[in-house]
Amino acid sequence: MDVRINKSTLSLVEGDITSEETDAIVNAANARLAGGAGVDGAIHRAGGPSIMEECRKIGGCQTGQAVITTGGSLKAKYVIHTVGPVYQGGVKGESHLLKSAHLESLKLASAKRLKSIAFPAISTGVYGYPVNEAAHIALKTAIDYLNEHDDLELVRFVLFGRKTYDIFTDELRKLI
Ligand code: AR6
Repeated sequence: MDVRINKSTLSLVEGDITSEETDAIVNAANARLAGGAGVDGAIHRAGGPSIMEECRKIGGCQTGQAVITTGGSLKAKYVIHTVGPVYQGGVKGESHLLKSAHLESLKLASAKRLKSIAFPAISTGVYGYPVNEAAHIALKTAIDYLNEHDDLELVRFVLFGRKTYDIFTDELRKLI
């Protein structure tokens, strides 16, 4: 599903983010940038060891913040590593932190003059965020950003599996 937001395209696809050809893909990392399971493991496997070498030099990333490395052997030129919150019932500032993770990633893409960026469904796997709530926050943050900035041509969400894709689609329909 593709929609036009201001001068940009907001796109939802089902798939594996490691094959994306956007300028940057976003990694759902942990605060130590130590690698792990889920999309983090898949990105490091597909991108090769240079990404982890750069992560080690950076040292870490606080929850809600974002850092950038090159994309190693991925098609994407860069990986933006952000850290979403662990879901703890929704009463520990998780929504603010999840919004911040998306916003800081978008700002970093703009600062690097990138034109396209692809996000996974941050925090919805190991970190346990309910997908519908996470989808609402992720999409609203992207829509608000694109309404205020003209530089990014494409913001894509690459959803792993039909169920997550369908939930993101439902949330997007409610927001536009
Ligand atoms: N492409 C796109 N999405 C994917 C892929 C893929 N190749 N693989 C998994 N997903 P998760 P989190 C989806 O657990 O919840 C790691 O250990 C997955 O189905 O990857 O933010 C890190 O090191 C889910 O919808 O990230 C951290 O410690 C979404 O990506 C922790 O997990 C996010 O699931 C971060 O947990």
